[in-house]
Amino acid sequence: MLIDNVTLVVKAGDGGNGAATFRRDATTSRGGPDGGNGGNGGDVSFRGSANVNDLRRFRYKKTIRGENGANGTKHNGFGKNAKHIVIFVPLGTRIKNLDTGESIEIESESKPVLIVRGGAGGYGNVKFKSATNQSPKNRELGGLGESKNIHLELRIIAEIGLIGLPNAGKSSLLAVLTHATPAIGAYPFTTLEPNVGMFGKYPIADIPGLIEGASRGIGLGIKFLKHIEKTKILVHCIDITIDDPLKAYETVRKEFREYNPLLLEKPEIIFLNKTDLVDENKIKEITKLFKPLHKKVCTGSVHNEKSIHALKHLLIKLLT
Ligand SMILES: Nc1nc2c(ncn2[C@@H]2O[C@H](COP(=O)(O)OP(=O)(O)O)[C@@H](O)[C@H]2O)c(=O)[nH]1
Ligand SMILES: [Mg+2]
Repeated sequence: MLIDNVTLVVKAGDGGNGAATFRRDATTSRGGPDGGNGGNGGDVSFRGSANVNDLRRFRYKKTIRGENGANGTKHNGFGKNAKHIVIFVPLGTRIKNLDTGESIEIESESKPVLIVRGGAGGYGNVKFKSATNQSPKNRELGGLGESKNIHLELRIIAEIGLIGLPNAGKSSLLAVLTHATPAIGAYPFTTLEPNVGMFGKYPIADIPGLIEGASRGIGLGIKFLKHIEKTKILVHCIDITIDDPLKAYETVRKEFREYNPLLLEKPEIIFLNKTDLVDENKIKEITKLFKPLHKKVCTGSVHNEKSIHALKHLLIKLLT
């Protein structure tokens, strides 16, 4: 299951409390103040990583909590500052502060983005000693760490999206292009959530079959179109054995047009699949039907290594 958006509470660590203690040893029954300061609470930052592809680590973990600073102790002991926490998220993660509506995007691996700041440690009573008050009992409590309600959303779920009507062969294609083992079957909705595999260093997603009316929220709905929005290049997979492959293509494109016409402009390869089931003439005839579209058209079969190799080659050319 692809987790591409989550809501979280992020809470930085609280500062440690200052101590209110007095020196006491064999010679002094009531010495001066010796309470140390509390340590600072830990910040929580997010940082992009190309090794993280989705938000699954947050699926059950809905609160991220920074470490608290340690309390100050006697003998002027300073509480330890807490370690800061850095959480790795996929590049292209949009972080929205649900309280203010502000959002930022994680675009690079190099710079962590501070989400919540830890509370400052409180002063111990040593700090409050003065000419007029030699034995202050007051000390400061640690400051509270910041807390924010945030929403994380992946803007890009994969570089490449495999799209097409149910049964076109998308899941089979994902399997031969990657080492993923998606569910394959002659059922329209074998795949309900996008399956993401790796094509070299590029994530590639098998996006569940579009059905007519998806743009109007019919059937399995608009979610698929949302996923397609989050890919850069499309491989439009079409079963060459069906009655009207061109109509199958148009059916999907019509949903794009109605949902978000920008989808129509994504770079696309049309892959006419299952050529192993038809003869040479049929392949020629169908390919001809797609000519007027002036698109990159590839024919082949998941059972034909040579054709898959050609498709891979075309993809690499588009990606680099
Ligand atoms: N003969 C043949 N069958 C294929 C090919 N590609 C997929 N299939 C079969 O077509 C059916 C649907 O494939 P699947 O990958 O689940 O399609 P999806 O719904 O688009 O994900 C399965 O029974 C596959 O085994 C192909 O190139 N040749
Ligand atoms: Mg499938």
